Formats: sequence, structure tokens, C-alpha cells
Amino acid sequence: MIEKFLAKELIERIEGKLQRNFGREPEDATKQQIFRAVCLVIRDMMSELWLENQEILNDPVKKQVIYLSMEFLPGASLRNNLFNLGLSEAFQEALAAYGQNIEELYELEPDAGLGNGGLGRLASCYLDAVSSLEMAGHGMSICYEYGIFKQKIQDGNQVETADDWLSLGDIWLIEKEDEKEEVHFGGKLEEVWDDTGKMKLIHRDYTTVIAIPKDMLITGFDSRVVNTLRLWQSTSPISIDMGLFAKGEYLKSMEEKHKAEVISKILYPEDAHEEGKMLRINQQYFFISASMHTLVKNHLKVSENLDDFHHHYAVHINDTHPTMAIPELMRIFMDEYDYEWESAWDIVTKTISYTNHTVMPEALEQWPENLFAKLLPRLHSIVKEIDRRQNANLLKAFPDEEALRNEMAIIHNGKLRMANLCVTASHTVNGVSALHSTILREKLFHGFYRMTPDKFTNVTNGIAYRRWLCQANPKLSELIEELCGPGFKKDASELAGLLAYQDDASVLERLRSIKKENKLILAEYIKNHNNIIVNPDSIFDVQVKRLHEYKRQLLNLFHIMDLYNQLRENPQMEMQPRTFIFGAKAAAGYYMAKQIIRLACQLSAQLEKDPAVRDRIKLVFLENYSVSLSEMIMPAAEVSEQISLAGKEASGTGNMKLMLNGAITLGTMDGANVEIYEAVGRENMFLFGMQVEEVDQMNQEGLYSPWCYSQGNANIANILELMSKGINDVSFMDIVNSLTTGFNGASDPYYVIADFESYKQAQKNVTAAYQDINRWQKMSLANIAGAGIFSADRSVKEYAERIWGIDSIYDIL
Ligand code: Z2T
Repeated sequence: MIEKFLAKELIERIEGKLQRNFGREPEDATKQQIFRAVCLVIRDMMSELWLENQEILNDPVKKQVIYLSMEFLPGASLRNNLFNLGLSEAFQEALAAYGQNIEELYELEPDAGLGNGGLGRLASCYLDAVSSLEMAGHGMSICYEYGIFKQKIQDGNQVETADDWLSLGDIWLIEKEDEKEEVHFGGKLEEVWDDTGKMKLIHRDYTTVIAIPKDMLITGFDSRVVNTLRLWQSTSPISIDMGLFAKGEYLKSMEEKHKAEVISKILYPEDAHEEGKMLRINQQYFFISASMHTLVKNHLKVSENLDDFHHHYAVHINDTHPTMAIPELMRIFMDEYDYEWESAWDIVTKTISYTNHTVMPEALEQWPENLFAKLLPRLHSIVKEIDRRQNANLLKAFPDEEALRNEMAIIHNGKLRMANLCVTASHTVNGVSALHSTILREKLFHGFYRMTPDKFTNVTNGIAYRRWLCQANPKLSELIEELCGPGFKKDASELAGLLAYQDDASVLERLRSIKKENKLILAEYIKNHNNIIVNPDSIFDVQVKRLHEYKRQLLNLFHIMDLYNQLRENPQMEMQPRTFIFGAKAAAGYYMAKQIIRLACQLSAQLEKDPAVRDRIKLVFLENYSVSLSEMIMPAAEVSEQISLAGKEASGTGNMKLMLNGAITLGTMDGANVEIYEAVGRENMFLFGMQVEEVDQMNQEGLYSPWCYSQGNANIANILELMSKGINDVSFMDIVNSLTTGFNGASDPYYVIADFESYKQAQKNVTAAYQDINRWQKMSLANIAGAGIFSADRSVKEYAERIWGIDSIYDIL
């Protein structure tokens, strides 16, 4: 553990930073300046720890993992770093000396939102775990100037605004100017023959972009290991071309510079959706080329050659976005260090592993070959050669299965299929939940599985549980500590100790009262942000995640509209009050997703207008769902909506955060819900809906007719009619059509209507269970107690042992 600091000593340090950086005394410093000064003091401490481990970290026999990801979603860092370093109280005390409240500084910090959702947050959870387990591992990504957009709701519609997080978030970034890299785009290849008759490829007429590292230090809980998240920022090697400038071609001289800088300007806001854009290819190559060059250079500082590169680095690819690491490493080995194909391929394939995060066809990256060839001619020629060799292997393995061979090809019909390239070149491929990994083996990658079954494995996702329990829900954390001791903070499986109290009425009562306090905090936030007064004794029913049709926020809305219809018909109906809470961003160009947000918002207003229903059902759409907002929602949630169509959600991680905070899952047998079910048992969750096999069968039969369903079910017909006639005077015909007659293709492709009755029954069971306070609290306790397996520490240990081959840096030195 880091040494203890006295408040007095911290005060001196903070004052020193204020004086030297801002020329201010504490009395006349702004809140921002105090925030910056405090962060700088902590950054210094982190840097010291970081330096302490550099020697071990650079040891080539001590393997480290490089986690490549286009997205990281760290959220806020101040509270997390203080918690991890064990310095929260000391800083709180020091700041109190100026009459400053540390909570106010926490609230000032913008989220580092360099990701869309699950995939990016997972990457950040894993970095936390790597540091906490005292392993060596670094993230590499892009320093987007604008992260995920900020969502505003205006007149019930989503409006996107820019997320200018660096204005304060830059405080955690350390620029390492001396470690910049050059990245080369475009140009052409020339064959040059030397005296010995050997051919060398020379890359000419390329455009150079400079990559500047901005490093964020990553602490772990109760750990001396501080790792790095390296974020690359793009810039041009020329500020302005003075030659052109002198000739009066000012605009042209600025063009180059802009082209370079635009690369790291903005995060693509599409979650699980690919569009084959040129800028996106440039972003990928930019951060991959800079990262791979750094690894090779650093390796050669401590080793004679690259033969043992794979003993030094395990390079992990977070979905296919960083796939270019494969051909880029091949290029560096062959073109820059004279390796032959075979030996380069041997080392590269021992280095790379890959996690798949989705089976949704629209999310599988396929680059147009001609575009790729133009932007990255050398990488294109390498991928062609990988494909050629792979085709030869396929012909041997599947001589009579041409369709299968085509499916498995890397280049096909003018497209580069990144997933097939990843599977071909990785020593290990994993899915993110047991069910998802089964689907990879049996469907998406079945041919590869037949060829190399041992390549495939599963590592179920996990979360940085200390963030969502100890930091976000301190009251619950304190109760657990009081009952079970502090061990759960290091070893999440100790949460199971709570089970000893499942029949202890006083513990159940305390759980209830903690939940109530957390609900009051969220209620206050809702009052301030939505101008809605919610009943803190109503059931807080939460669906927070990206907006996607497959996640079926629409099914949730169907149930609310159905309740509304019933209440209008029968205003005296007895009902346990419910507050339905939504949070969801829609990709800017995703029309249906935006319509669903609009529906939620109009329905919210409509319910609120109606005195006959508003005291029993309320809908709250919280704008700008983010890591920080989730830290307030999870502790207050009672029902966790995990209602994706079975087979579509690879894992889900919000389901784990909600369970950990005592919410009870209402869900389908999809993704990690299956493992939640195994952890807590049928009696501690609410399952409904079709199973994967049933969905498959429905798809195969092709006989599904949502229209017929609605003919035979008055409730469904009434919901569709309500949407057509208008909710709060807005009609939702496009949604109705997408369900009944098909909008852009098949109707109701995610079986909202087919699963509706089953969902409705499960919702009734929720209400019934909630009536029995004791039973509900017991269920809630069982969920908290069972959440231990969803710790990111557990996931990272599995990756470390089974995939990366790494260990704590302090073991067997
Ligand atoms: C994403 O957040 C996820 C999958 C993607 O596939 C892309 C993005 Cl941005 C390319 C999510 C999955 O939808 C979710 O089920 C999973 O829990 C999460 O990744 C982390 O594995």
C-alpha cells in the first residue's frame, strides 16, 4: 500500500501546486484551479509509483499485455484514484481545511468518454483489474478530442452536442513528446533489387502523420502497480507549408495539417454498427501503426532482436477494430527488420489474441478492398498473402465444401473481412459469455472451430465492482464490510458471505433502508433534471444501455403502454406504483432508435398529464446516460431490465452492475443473464421469453406474423392503435409499421410482439414479489451475494492464465 499522508502534508502540496501553476493562494483560487491542483498532487504520487516499476516492466522476460482498443470509457478518475490509493479520507480532511468539499470536486470532473458503451467500459474495467492484480498491462487507443456526444432531450427528441472533455479532463494526461511516432498513409510501393538479387519493397510518396502519446496513469486497488493507458493524438509534421503560403496558396497549405488533425478529432458514435468510412480506416491504422512501432522499439531496447517478441508482449485485440495490428506487425518484421514470411508469421500469431463482442451481422467489419488498397497499399498486399495461404489451408481442410470455404475467406467479393482475419491470425479467440462463446463455435466461426477447436475459449465479462459498489454505493459497501469484513474488496467471491444473513430480519431491513436512501438521491436528481416528482416507495424499474432494437427498449414501452391502457379503462385498479427509468443514447443516424427515444419521452409526458395514472405509473427518461450517471442509478435500482432477444446480446455488463447493487434481473436467457441465473437460481430472478433455440426455429420456419398476433390479442392491438393515433399528440406510425408490415425489411425482426405476453406475465410476478418486502429483500441479498463471479478481477485472471500467459510482476522475479 502507498504510504500514508497527513492532511498537513497534503495541504502543503496542494498549495504549492496552486501557487506554481496558477499564481493563486487557496483563498482566491477558483474551484477549477483547486480541482486541477488536487489532481496534480495525486498525479505526482501515481508517477512515483509508475517509475518504481519501470525496471520490472521493461524486463523482456516479464511478459506484459497490450490491450488494443478503439474505445476506452474510464469515466471520472479523481474518486477512483483516491479510493485505489487509499487516500480518500486524507484528501477529504485536507480540503476541509479550506472549507472545500471533496464531493464538489468529484462533481466537477467531466467523464473521459472515449467509448460508446459496453465494449469501451469493459476495456477500462480490465485495466483497473490488471493494475489491481499487480500485473503489467497497458491500454492503447486514440486521444479523441471529442468523446461520445452529449445527449440533450429537446421537445422529446435526442439532440447531440459536442463533448469537449479535454477542457478539464486533460489534467490526467501526460504528454510524452519524446515518444512520438510517424505514421505513413497512402503512397505507392516500388520494387528495388539489391546486388545479391534480393528484392526490397520501398514505400514512396506517402503522407506522414505524427502520433503524440498522451498517457493516462491507471491505478489499481491497494496496489503499487501503476500502468498506462496510452492515447495517441494526431498532428501534422508541418505546421503550415511555407512554400505554398508564399505562393499565396494559403488554404492548400492548411489542408495537409487539417487532414492529419482530423484523425483524432472525434469518436464514431455507432455502437455495434460499421459503415466502412475512410476516416475510420485512417483512425485504425493511425493508432495501430504508432502502437506497434512503440512496442517493437521498446522491445529492441532490452532484447537483441525480435525473435522473443511474443515472450515480452501479449497483444490483445478488443473486437476487430484493431485488426490491422496483424498485417502491421508483419510489415514491420519483414520490411523493417528483414524477417522472412514464415518466421514473422510464427511470432505474430503467437503474439495476438482476439475477443469477439457481437454476432450482429451489421457490426462485422468489412472494408471495401479498393479503398483499403488505396489508403494502405502495403498492408493490402500482406492481407492478400495471408488470404492466399489461408485459402490453401481451407482447400485441404474442406475440399468438398466450397460454400464454407467462401464463408471463411478473408477477402471475398471485394471486401476484407476483419473477423476472419482475426480468427486466422490469433492463437486464441474468445467470446464474452458462455452462451455467446457457444454461438461463436456453433455458428459464426463454426468452420474455424472445426479446423482449430482449441483456439476457441470463453471468458465471461466482468466489471470493476469496487467502482459500482465501494465508490458508488458507500452505504451498502459499509454494511457488507460490517457483516463480512473488508476482504470482499480484494476478493469479490467473499460477497457470498452475505448469504449467512438471508434470514436475518434486521439485515434485510437495513438493506431496504439503504436502497431507500439511494432512491431518494436519484429522486432528487430526477426532480432537478426532469421536473418530475417520483414516489420513492414506487418500484424503481431500470433499463439503462445503448438504444438498439435488439435490446428491445420497445418491449418495455409496450408493457408501460399496456398498463396505461388498463388504467384508463379501469381507473380504480389497485396497483403497486412503478417508476420506469430509462437512459439510452442512440447513434446519431439510427432512425428507429431515435423514434423509440421519442416514444419514451412522449409517453412520459402523456402519463404525467393524466391525473388518473400519474400517481401509479411514471416514466422517466434520463438524458445523457454515461458512466457517472450510472454510478447514481445502479445503487437506486430495484428491477434490472435485461430483455434483449435471446442470442443477440453478447454478454451485457450493466446487468452485472445492477445485480451487484441488489436489483433483481427481469430478463431473457441471453448473454451473461444465463450465468446470473446459474449464480442466483430461478427463485432470485424473473425469466421470460423465447430461448435461443426457439428463436432459431422461428427464424427457420419463417412463418412469424406479428400482424396475426395482434389480431388475436386485444391488448397488443390497443397498444398499436395508441401508437398510431398518437401519444401526447405524436403519432408513431414508423414504429407500428416496422412491427406489423416491415420497415426496411422483415417485420418485428426482434420478436417484440412474440415475447410480449411472456414479458407481461414476468412483470406481474415482479409486482407480486415486491408486495412481500421480506421476500424481495431476500432476493436482493441473494443477488448481491452472487455477484462475485462478475468481478473483472476474475475475468482478467482467466485472460492472464489461459490467453496472455502473464502473472503478477512481483511473482518469481
Ligand atoms: C459494444 O459496446 C459491444 C459490442 C460491439 O461489437 C461493439 C460495441 Cl461498441 C462490435 C458490447 C456488446 O453489445 C455487449 O453485449 C457486451 O457486454 C459488451 O460489448 C462488452 O463485451
